[in-house]
Amino acid sequence: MNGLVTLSRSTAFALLFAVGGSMLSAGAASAGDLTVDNVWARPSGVAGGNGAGYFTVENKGAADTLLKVEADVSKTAELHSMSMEGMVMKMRKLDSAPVPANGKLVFAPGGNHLMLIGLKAPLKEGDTFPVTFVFEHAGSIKATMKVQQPTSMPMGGGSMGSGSMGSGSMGGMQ
Ligand SMILES: [Cu+2]
Repeated sequence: MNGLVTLSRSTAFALLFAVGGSMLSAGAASAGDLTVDNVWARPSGVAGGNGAGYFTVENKGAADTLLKVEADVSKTAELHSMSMEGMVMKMRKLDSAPVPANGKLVFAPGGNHLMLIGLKAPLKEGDTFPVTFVFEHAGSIKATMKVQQPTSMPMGGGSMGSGSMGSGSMGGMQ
């Protein structure tokens, strides 16, 4: 008897999951061999301040280059890299970002990000706004950036080194 109940519950869960999954992927946008997905920004409380956006570009074809991402929510938007030099976090403007052939370009917390400079209004959780990705070969892809909290764990992070692992406690003096 218990077995039956469990079975029907897990079926219901599977259905919910399927629906949720298809809603998530509705945010994806593509052109040619490129698909832009997982497009989101951190909430940011202050107009005039800066925000950070993230995304994944999946490529099923030849190599391309991301030239820029346009967003109206801020005065300008720049592609930035981030790295730790000792205890200091350094950001650098990137003129472009390569999209490898049959590979992925990942902008994620702790690494590359889209810097939204001079926000016209605060970015509130749940808000969405349009962004345009401009690629050297594929041209422009319009997508929707969603403001949300970062997921707590960098699950299954693809190719991004392991910046956030094992650096939890910064308290230890040396
Ligand atoms: Cu930055």
